[in-house]
Amino acid sequence: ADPIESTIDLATQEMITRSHKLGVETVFDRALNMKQCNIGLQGICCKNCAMGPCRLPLPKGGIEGEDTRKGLCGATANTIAARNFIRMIAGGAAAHSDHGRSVAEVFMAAARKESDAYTIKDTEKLLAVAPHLGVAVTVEVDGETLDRDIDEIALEVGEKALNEWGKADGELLYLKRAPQPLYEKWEKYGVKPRNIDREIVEIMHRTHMGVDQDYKNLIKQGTRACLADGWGGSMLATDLQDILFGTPYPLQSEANLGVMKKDHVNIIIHGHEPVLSEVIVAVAQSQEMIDYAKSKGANGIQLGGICCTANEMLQRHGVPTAGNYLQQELAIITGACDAMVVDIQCIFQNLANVAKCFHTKLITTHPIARMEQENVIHIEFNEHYALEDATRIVKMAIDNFENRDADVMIPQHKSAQIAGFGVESIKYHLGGTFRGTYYTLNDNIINGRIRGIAGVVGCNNARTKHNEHHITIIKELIKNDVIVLSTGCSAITAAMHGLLTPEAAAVYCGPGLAEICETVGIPPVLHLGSCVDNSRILLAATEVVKAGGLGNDIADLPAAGSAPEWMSEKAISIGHYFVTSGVYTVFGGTLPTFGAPVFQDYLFKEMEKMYGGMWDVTEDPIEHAHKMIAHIDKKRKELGI
Ligand code: BF8
Repeated sequence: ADPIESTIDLATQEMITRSHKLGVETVFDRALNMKQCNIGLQGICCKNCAMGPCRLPLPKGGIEGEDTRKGLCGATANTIAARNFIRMIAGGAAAHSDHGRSVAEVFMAAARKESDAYTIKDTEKLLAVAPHLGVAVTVEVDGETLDRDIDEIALEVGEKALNEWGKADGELLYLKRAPQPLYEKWEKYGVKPRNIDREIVEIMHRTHMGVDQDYKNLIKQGTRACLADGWGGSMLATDLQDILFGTPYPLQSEANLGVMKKDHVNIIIHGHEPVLSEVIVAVAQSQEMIDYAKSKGANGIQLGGICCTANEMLQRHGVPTAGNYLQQELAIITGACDAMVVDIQCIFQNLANVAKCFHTKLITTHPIARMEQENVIHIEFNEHYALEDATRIVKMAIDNFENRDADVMIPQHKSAQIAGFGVESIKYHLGGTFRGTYYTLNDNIINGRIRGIAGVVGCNNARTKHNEHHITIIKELIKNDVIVLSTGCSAITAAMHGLLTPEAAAVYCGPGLAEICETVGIPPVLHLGSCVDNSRILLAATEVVKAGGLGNDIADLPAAGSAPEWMSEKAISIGHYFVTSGVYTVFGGTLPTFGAPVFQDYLFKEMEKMYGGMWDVTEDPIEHAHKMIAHIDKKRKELGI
């Protein structure tokens, strides 16, 4: 792979060059050597039974007249693409929601006081969340209203939350947090999720051979499942994590591989569930471990995060971000990674092959995510013995420091970042002093200083030049006075390229947005956390609606969503819950719908008539940003502002 062709990031370029010198293969090489299957890419390969795979390529020159393509059973391109699409939603919703379930289980252990590592930390958030789960925070005694015992509330919140995954009847409790008109749309179209697990299971049933054969009915189930993710599993993950570990508030940190230190024990934590990383952070920062590291010849312990674990540790503790998705192998190639600790999701199996070439201990920690390679160490993390497990992991990293080769090369590139935003802190920064709402933000949208709001989120993809589309799109948006809310690897990318600093406003923003950022002292791109924290964007949008003056539903807002370099099934679930919550959402690269034009049209056009939001896709990042801006302008016009 040509380093300069593969990425716009200097640290990544240096590490790709080093990987070639050392003869270590990375994803950047594999992306060149392995071609994609065009039929799969277009969403029209059905492999749900053994009469297939049935491949239905688009005729060269497109379809003229009736589309007669069909699989052995007669399944049309629309049916096949819709089945594949909602199976991706099932995968994504399952990943987010199962993460949420794990957090809920740890939450229960904390509420029952069974764990020495976890406690209920943020009682203010607990009290704010409880009513949404139908848990009372006060009690009437002899005609007097008294505060309920916090431990009692926590227990009930944990029980009610866990119930959301498998309750026998009713609907998801958090749906009512949405603006009323949106809730009514979900009711009208019959897509209110019943419980989280059921909607995912039903996708697997409906897409089994010979079940649902109507693309509209299939996508309806996709909608149910993705709403169970965004307004269910993900939102519960975010809420319970905040209660357990603290709600993020703005803080300062750094991003990129340059955060690693040659003279420190470097522990890179990669994955998603903060249940693991929280305890490792606590242990690694303890004096005992720092002294132990010093006794082994290091000057201290440097933690760094990759992927969404990076975001979780950053948002709550300011732990610097070592890199995004495509940099995971590169962190090891520095030769300075003494341990890479992984849990779930977005973890390359090739990490084990890379780790073999260095002294790095690669440690898997989750029972559902193990690796077959022999050099991988498995230390199963258990909430009841979390402190012991974390201590063992940190010690192993420290003990490994002396095994380093002399040849260490840490790229000297990193950027300052202000992160740690959330629904609560945006209210603090952009709210009205008296009204305690998003009034100031709305005011500035109405007066035009801020043209609109964009959510730019999601992955990197080795089929796209690393970071290029994220940065081009975000810069184009802020240049046009659109404030950006970001999560996931997109937020990491923005941080690496210096966009998460208040100073970026003067350099990159249009005059209106620059003025706001300067006055309030915020970056033009607000880091809202990990991918489950896209639920924060849903709730921030709801707060904007509540603050008034911009319509009465999310679909009325001058707002748009974007995933410039998406790759995961989680991204499809997120995209679809944004769309069906009323957000016009543009994806970069391709969508697995190209091969089924009628189904694609349904997503791109018909969805808007139902939910106010719709899908779109483009390969050109400037066009991508301007599609979003055009939608924002359309909404401004409809609002008469
Ligand atoms: O959940 S943005 S590459 S790390 S999938 Fe994965 Fe994509 Fe990164 Fe977080 Ni989200």
